[in-house]
Amino acid sequence: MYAQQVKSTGKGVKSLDEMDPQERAFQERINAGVKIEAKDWMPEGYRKTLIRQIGQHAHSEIVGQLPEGNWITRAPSLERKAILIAKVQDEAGHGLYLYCAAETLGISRDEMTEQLLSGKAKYSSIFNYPTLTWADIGAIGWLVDGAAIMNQVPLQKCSYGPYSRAMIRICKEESFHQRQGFDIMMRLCEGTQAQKDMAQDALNRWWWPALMMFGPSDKDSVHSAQSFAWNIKQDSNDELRQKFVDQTVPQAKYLGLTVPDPDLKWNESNDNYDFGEPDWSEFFAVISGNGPCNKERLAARNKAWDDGAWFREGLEAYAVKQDALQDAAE
Ligand code: BYC
Repeated sequence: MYAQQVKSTGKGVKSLDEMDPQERAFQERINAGVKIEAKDWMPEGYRKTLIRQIGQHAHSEIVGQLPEGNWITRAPSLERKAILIAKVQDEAGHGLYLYCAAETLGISRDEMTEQLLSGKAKYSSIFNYPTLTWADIGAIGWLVDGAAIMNQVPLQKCSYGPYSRAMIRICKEESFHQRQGFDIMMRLCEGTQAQKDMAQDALNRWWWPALMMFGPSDKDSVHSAQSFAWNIKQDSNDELRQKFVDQTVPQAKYLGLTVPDPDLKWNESNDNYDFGEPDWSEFFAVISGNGPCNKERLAARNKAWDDGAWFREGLEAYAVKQDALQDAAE
C-alpha cells in the first residue's frame, strides 16, 4: 500500500482501495515511476498542487531578481557586474521555463501574474529580506542558491514531466550561481577586517531565513503527505534542511565564519549537526505578507507590470496587423 511509504503524517491521503479505477490507475503509474505528461488524465488535486507549487516557484525566480538587481549598479568591479547581470538574467529565464511548465496544466501566464501582483500567490519567503551590503550578494549565491539546489535536485525526478525537465536545466544554472556566491564570500574573507566583518554580518542575517526556505517543520507541513504520495516531493522539509546544514557548516568553517546558532553542534551518534529551531513566528509573518520587504517587492512588480503596458499593447497591435496581412495574402 503506497500510503505506508508516505514519509509525512499520511493524513488525508487516500489508499489505493479507496480510489476509483481511473485514479487508481494514475496512482499506479506514479508508483511505477512513470512520468505524467500534460495531456494525461490527472486528478484535480494533482493539477492544483502542481499549479500552486510551480507558480510559487516561478514567482520566486521573478521576485528573486529584485534583491540582487539592487546591486548591479554597485558591484565592486566590471567583472562582478557582468557576472551578477548574467545571474539575474538566468533567474528571469528560470521564471519563464516554470511559467511555461505551469501553463501546460491549464492556467495562463496572465492569470499567474495576476495572482502574484494581487498578493494572492506566494513566493519564497527569502526574497522579503533586504540586501544591505555587497556581502549579501555573496550570501545569497552561497546560501540561497545553495538551499535552492538542495530542494530542486530531487524535483528533477518528480512525477510531472514538464516540471522535472525544467528543473534539470535550472539546477545546472543554480550550481554556477552558488559557486559565484561562495567566491564572493571567499574574496571578502581573505580581505581586510572590515571585509570579513561584512561577510560575517551577511551570514548572521541570511542564515535563519535560508533555513526557512525549506518550509515549515514537517509537523506543520500541510501538503507534504499528499505530495509524497504523488511523487512531487521526495524528501521532507526537515530532511532537506538537515542536509543543507550538514553541507553548509563546513563551508562556513572553511571561510572562517561563525554560523549564528548557539545550539549548533556535531552529533557523533548520527553523523549530523544538531541545530536550533528557526523562529517560526517570523516565517509565518513573512509568508503572510508581513516581512521586512513584502510590500516593497510587490510594489516593484506591480510598477514593472504597469510600466510594461505600452510594450504589451504594441506586441498585440503588431500581432493583429500581421494576422490582417496574412489574411489579405490568402
Ligand atoms: N516561502 O505544506 P508546506 C530560487 C508555504 S527560488 C513561502 O510544507 P509544500 C532562487 C507553502 O507554499 C526558490 N511560502 O508546502 C531564485 C504552503 O502555503 P500554501 C523557490 C512557503 O509546497 C532567485 C505553506 O507554506 N523554490 O531558487 O509541500 C535567486 C505550507 O507549507 C515556504 C521553490 O519554490 C517558503 N519558504 O512545501 C536565487 C521550490 N515554505 O500554498 C534563488 C518548489 C512553505 O498552502 N517548492 N511555504 O498557501 C517546494 O519545493 C515546496 O513548495 C516547498 C514547500 C518545500 C517550498
